[in-house]
Amino acid sequence: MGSWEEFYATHLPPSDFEDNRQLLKQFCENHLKDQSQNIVLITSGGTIAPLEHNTVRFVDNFSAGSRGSASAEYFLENNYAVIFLFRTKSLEPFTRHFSGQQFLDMLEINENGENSTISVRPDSTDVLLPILQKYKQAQETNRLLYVNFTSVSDYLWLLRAACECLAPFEKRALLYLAAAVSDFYVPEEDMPKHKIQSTGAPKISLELVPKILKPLVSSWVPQAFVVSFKLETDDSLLIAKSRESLIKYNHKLVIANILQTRKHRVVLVSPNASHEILLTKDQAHSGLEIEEPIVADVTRRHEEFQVAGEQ
Ligand code: 9Z3
Repeated sequence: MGSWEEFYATHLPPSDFEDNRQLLKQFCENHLKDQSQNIVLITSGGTIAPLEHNTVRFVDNFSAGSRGSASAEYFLENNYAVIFLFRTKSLEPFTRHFSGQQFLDMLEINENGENSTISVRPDSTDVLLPILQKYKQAQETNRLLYVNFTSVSDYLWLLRAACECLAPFEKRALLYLAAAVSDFYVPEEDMPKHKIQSTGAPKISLELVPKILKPLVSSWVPQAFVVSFKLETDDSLLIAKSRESLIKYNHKLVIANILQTRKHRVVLVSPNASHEILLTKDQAHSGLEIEEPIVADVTRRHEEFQVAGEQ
């Protein structure tokens, strides 16, 4: 595995990087002045590892962005300013509630020739109204910034840029790294320029993506409250792997989950304890999302961390 320094030295930033960096800078500067304003960077969705420079094919993963997009709404409810760093076309806060044709089904046409109008069906207003109100409130108070990525390289460039803007918040910054970032990729120098031809079975060799949590925790945002996520498919590895990660990177919390049960069970692993959040069937049926108690727990820990620092 190459070092993270080598990664940035050999991979160009995405073409819209400067624009996004300015947006991040502006958003953070606006909120930095208010000493009581906490801020969270949420990463969400999966990254792709392209196989060609002119990318036709790529390696992807399962992540839909449910965790990140739902959590963003709960952080806003907890009065955080939210940077939502997400995979293009993955789920986004607020719009996540209406997938596919569901949104169109909520509307009706009031036919009047050229003066026809559209309105929300009366039976859909109850659903749409509270979501729209929360969305508008986030927009009006300028507390939600969307920045998107596609490849693992885009993600790493944007993550570092976001950290540079978050560092001045010191303990008020929370990083909630829920994106499913590729562990393996084809380095740019090993990638063919054009589409791989199907004249023979290609031999594709993947390298390890550098572990970015290391510089992030120790140098980029050394005072922030950093929360990472650990995904496994084998339950017997989950807690040991999470502890290993805490020891290696020295951050505050790992939220551990298993692929198949991630929507109703997580374990919050800290250096000296672990705490399970488990939704009952009734809670899940009544519409409670696990991100609500996760965010409540994480914000409480972040609060305690800030207060402890003042003593
Ligand atoms: C997670 O574990 C997230 O909870 C999920 C959410 C990706 C499972 P969805 O987007 O899923 O709601 O469909 N994220 C982190 C996964 C990860 O790759 N973590 C790395 C690891 O486990 C460390 S940062 O090694």
